[in-house]
Amino acid sequence: MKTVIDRYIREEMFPNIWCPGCGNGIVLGAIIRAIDDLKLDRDKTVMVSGIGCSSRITGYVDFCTMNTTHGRALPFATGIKMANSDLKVIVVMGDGDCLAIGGNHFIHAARRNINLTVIIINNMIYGMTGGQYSPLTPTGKFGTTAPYGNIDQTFDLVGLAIAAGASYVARGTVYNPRQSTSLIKKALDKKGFSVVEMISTCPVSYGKMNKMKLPVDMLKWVKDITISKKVWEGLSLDEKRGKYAIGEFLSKDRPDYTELYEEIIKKAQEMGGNKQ
Ligand SMILES: Cc1ncc(C[n+]2csc(CCOP(=O)(O)OP(=O)(O)O)c2C)c(N)n1
Ligand code: SF4
Ligand SMILES: [Mg+2]
Repeated sequence: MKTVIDRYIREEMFPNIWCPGCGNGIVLGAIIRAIDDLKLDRDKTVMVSGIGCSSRITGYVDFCTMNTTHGRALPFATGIKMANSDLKVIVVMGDGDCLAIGGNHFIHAARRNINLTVIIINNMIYGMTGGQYSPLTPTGKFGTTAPYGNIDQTFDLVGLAIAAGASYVARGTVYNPRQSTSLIKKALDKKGFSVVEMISTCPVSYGKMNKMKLPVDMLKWVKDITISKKVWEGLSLDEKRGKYAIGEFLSKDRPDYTELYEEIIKKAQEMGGNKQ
């Protein structure tokens, strides 16, 4: 019997490239379940990704897909949405993809509030290239480029997305796939720039550098470092250190860029090209 997942994948692309125990498959499952629950029209659903292990996701799903260049998934997705605002455009990026090379695109897409859903698979490392630290690698943790511990302060992706102007912001984890499906559903349903950070596991590039060689060790770690938003709010600063709140952080209504753009085109047509 075919499962929900089977109905949406490109079987001919399997086996996938992901290492055993990688969290990417769990995120893929959560996205597909959310799309299936919402009964999105597959021919009007577009998935765009950059480059990285996480970005391989677009190769495995049977939607209209685009695997673009490292850090640039959002400009491609913006172009697609501006050309045809009827399409449901979903962007999947890695933490390095989204916040290192692609950081500028991310804050400006949020500022404009373009009607896209962005899912960032945060495994806290450059997985594909062998474990260099990223802007989301926790301070003090190890990477191949931080053999004595990372001294950088990390971005709070949730805080950044809210400050930059997103309409919907949530954080889930691969340890909580059901909750994550529900957060992704809400993000897909929201008009404007919606963001779901998915804390994920990379036992190979992150785990091996940080004393978590087994996939299950990494999953337990994700469980230990994450706390529901409700409990989080009652914690002291000391108790919050090194931990991540999960749940929904923002859902607000604000004009979406594609609508504003359509209005401006109409205005220009009505004025016959004569500016005020
Ligand atoms: C312009 C450019 N710079 C660098 C690279 C090399 N590169 C490929 S994937 C990657 C990082 C991937 O990390 P992340 O985005 O976190 O995705 P993950 O593999 O962890 O899912 C880098 C630096 C590239 N492909 N293109
Ligand atoms: S290197 Fe890490 S992120 Fe990439 S496929 Fe392997 S476990 Fe997953
Ligand atoms: Mg990564």
